[in-house]
Amino acid sequence: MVLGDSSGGNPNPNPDANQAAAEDDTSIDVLARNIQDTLTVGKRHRFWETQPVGQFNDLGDSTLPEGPIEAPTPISEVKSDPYNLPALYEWTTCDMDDESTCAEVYNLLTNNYVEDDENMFRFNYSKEFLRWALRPPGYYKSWHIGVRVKSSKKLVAFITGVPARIRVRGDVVRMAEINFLCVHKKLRSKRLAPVMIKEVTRRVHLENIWQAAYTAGIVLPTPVTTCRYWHRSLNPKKLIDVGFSRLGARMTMSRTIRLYKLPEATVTPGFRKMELRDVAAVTRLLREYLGQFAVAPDFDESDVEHWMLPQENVVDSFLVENPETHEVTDFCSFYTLPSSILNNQNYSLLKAAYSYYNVATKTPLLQLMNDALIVAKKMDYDVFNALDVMHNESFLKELKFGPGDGQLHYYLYNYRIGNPLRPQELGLVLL
Ligand code: MYA
Repeated sequence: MVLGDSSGGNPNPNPDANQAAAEDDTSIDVLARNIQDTLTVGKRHRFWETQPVGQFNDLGDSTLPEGPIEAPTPISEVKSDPYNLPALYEWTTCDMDDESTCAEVYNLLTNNYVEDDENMFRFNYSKEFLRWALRPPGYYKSWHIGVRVKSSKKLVAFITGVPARIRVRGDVVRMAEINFLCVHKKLRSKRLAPVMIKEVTRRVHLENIWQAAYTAGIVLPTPVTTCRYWHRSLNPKKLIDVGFSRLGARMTMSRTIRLYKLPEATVTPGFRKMELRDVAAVTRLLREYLGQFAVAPDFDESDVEHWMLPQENVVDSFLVENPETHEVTDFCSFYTLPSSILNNQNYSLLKAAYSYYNVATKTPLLQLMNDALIVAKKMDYDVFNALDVMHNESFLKELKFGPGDGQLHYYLYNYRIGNPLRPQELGLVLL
C-alpha cells in the first residue's frame, strides 16, 4: 500500500517531484529516521510482547532456529468461542458477496483507513477491489471479521485474512495474509486492535493454519524487511496541485511536464494484455522467477487466474508474446488503488497504479516497465508506485521514479527468520 498498503504503508506523498536521485545514507532525513527507528525499537509493546513474533531483544541472536516459533496445538484445544469485546460491541462476519455489507466495509475503510503522515490522502480501495482481495481461491468467509455497535448495528472495525502458500527459503508454508485492520477514528486507542488480531488468529487456527504474513507502515516487533515506495509521476501537474509532490528546485511546471512525458505507444513487439488462455504460461514464468527470492508466494494456476487476470480498475496484467514463436517471455502487472484527496478544492481522487509482479526473461526489465508506464498513463493514472522489492531497484531511478517518504515493513507471525532480509530478497507484494 502508499498512495498506496498494502496493505499497510501510508499513502505517502513524494516530497520532491524532481528527485530522480535517491537519498544517500548520510542525508538528514535518513539519520533522523534511523534515530526514530532506534527509539521505536526501545518502546514497550504490551500486546506484541505476548505474541509469537520475533522480539526486538532477539535481534542478532544467531542461536535461534529459523522456522515456526510455536508448534501447532490440536484444533480441539483452540478456543471455540470468540474473544470478548467491550460490552457495547459485537462480532459480525462480513459477507463480501452481499452488496450492502460490501458497501458498509467500503465506507468504513474510505473514511477511516490508512492516511499519510500529513493527513492529505487516504486509501480508497474500491468495492470491486475489496471483493477481489478478499475472495481468492479457498478463501474463508469467517476470516472477514467486523465489529458492530450492538444498539445501532453500525460497522466500526474490520480485519481480514486470506489463505496463501508462502515459501520461506526452502519451505512452503500455509499462511494467512492479514490486511484491512481498521478501527473507526472515534474508537482509537482503546485496545480494540489487539482483540481483533487475537480473534482473526483464533479463526485462522481453526483452519489448522499457524503462520501469517502482513505489512504495516509502523514499526512493530519485528520486521522481516523494510521497503520503500517509489513514485513515478504520470500527471505531474495534478500531483503538484494536490500537494502529492513539489516542483523541484529550478524547475518550471512546463519543464516538469516535459520531464515526465511518455511515448504514445508501447515499444515492445508482442506486448499485449493478459488473457485467460495465458494462465499456464504466466504461472510458469512467475514460478521460475519467484523461486530466486527468500520469501515469495507459491502460486499455482488457480492463484494466477485469480490474482493476475485483468479486472477493470482492480488489476491489470500485460505480457510479451513473441510474434514468431508465440512464446510468452515477459510479464508485468499493477493494481489500482486510488486515494481520496482530503481538503482540496479541485480534486477528490488520486488515481494510483501499484506495481505488482513483473518478470522479464527476454525483454529488458527497464523497457518492459517503461511500457507498463506508457499503458498506465494511457489509462489515466496520475502516478505509478513501486516498492524496492525483487529487481525493481534496477529500473526505478532510470525510469524517473522518486523515493517517497513512506516505509513499508513486512512481518511474519509465528515464523522466525535468521537475519532481516534486504528488500531485493523479498518476492512478495501484499495489497
Ligand atoms: S496494516 C493497516 C493498519 N490500519 C491502519 O493503519 C488504518 C488506520 N488506523 C487504524 O484503524 C487504527 O489505528 C489501528 C490500530 C486499527 C491500526 N498492525 O486498538 P489500539 C498495535 C499491527 O489501542 P488503535 C494491516 O492491516 C499497537 O502496536 N498492530 O490501537 C495489517 C498496539 O500494540 P502494542 C498494530 O490505534 C494488520 C495496539 O495495536 C497496528 O485504536 C496486521 C494498540 O491497539 C498495525 N497496523 O488501532 C495485524 N497498529 O501495545 C497483525 C497498531 O503491543 C496480524 N497496532 O504496541 C498478525 C497475524 C494474525 C494472524 C495469525 C494467524 C496465525
